[in-house]
Amino acid sequence: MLNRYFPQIQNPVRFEGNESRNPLAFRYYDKNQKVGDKTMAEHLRFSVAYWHTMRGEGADIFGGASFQRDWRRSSKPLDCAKETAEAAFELFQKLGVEYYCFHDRDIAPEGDTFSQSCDYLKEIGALVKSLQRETGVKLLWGTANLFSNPLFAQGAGTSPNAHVMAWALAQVKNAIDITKELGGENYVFWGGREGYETLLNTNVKREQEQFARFLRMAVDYKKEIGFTGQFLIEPKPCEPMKHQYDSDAATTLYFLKEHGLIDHFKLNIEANHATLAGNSFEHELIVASIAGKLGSVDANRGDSLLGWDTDQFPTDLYSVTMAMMVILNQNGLGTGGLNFDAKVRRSSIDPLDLFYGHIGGMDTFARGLLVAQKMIDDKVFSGVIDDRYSSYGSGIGAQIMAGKVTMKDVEAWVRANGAPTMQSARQEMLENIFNSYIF
Ligand code: XLS
Ligand code: CA
Ligand code: CA
Repeated sequence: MLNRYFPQIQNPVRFEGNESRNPLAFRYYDKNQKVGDKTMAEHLRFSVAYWHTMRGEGADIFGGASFQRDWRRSSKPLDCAKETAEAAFELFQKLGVEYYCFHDRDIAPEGDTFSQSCDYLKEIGALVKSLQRETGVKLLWGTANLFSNPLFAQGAGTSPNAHVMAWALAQVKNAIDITKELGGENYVFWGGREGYETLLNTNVKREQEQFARFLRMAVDYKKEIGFTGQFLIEPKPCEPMKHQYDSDAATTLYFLKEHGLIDHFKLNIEANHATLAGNSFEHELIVASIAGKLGSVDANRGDSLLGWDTDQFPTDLYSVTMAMMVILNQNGLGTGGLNFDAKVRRSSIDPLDLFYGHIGGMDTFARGLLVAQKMIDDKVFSGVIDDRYSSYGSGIGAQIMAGKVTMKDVEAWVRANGAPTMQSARQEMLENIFNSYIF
């Protein structure tokens, strides 16, 4: 086992049960425990985000790096990338997660030229591949960083400059190549700077057409090289741009339909992006799920008092349990997983904090899974929901929904049948029941 960067973690983090007070043990996540017909590991498919966990420095707009990170000491970018990869796989293994995710520029540095960047990616890609083999950790998804390079300041696929769009396409080609080479199960498109600030300089229709073209070329390339991973789009309403084209699940689904791309993509729903869009996490999940398009999840949370993408580790059992209900009701995430797109706070400077963050997130989802499965098994809400719509099962309700009556017929029926008898929706009672399963 790799054991250089996190010597305080002697063993893989163990499951010790609910009574344990060991902060470096799981109290709920027992990866082989069966829940319904799958193990916890099969349900949850946890993944670590390379960018926050391995590359994050704790910087914010008021100050630079604060974290202590032995693997980021070398001044030579390639050596630094290699040490980071070794530290990453040590962390994955010790945490007992089976997946990780990266942007091309997370694992390998940007070179002086486009070609040099591609060479670096290949070189570090080979190292990462051997580490995957050594540890058994797999790639949930890869993606391209189309937002850090100043070239992308005005967008990548939606840039007004065709040379920049070409650059972005070439970069995505290489990112798909490395994802395929590493056996990635999905590939993500997050519209980093695909959006706009002002109509005074922007042709929105044109930019959306460019974005559709950009995605279409990726779809064609996927087919050409026989990459079988799932393509995912990750909605986000703002930050970095004021208006992002993929602002939430419904907007993204409409965009994909409008441009004939719907069959080639699913959605990667991030909790903090949902709340930034003014939606709840579970709302975004259900919108994606009922369209058959919930492909994967970026598991994190925001802060209700801060209006930006704080990417905190998920610890809110209420919200996580709701999320797990949606996921279980669609029978899992398929090739997707729960990727902790989350970072420790600027003041959490010790590498050990990375373990506390992930352990908390994993335990919260494990507990959420148990509670959600129990509520589903007990049919706590499904009966209530079925009952709530039962008036559509027969009579006028069934006739309306089957298209068997006209507005005139309905008017005659209403005149003959008087006013409806109303029933309580029982929200408070149901919330109490929900709480009784959580506590
Ligand atoms: C940023 C996004 C990003 C995507 C991958 O807000 O969450 O990290 O998940 O590009
Ligand atoms: Ca994300
Ligand atoms: Ca985010």
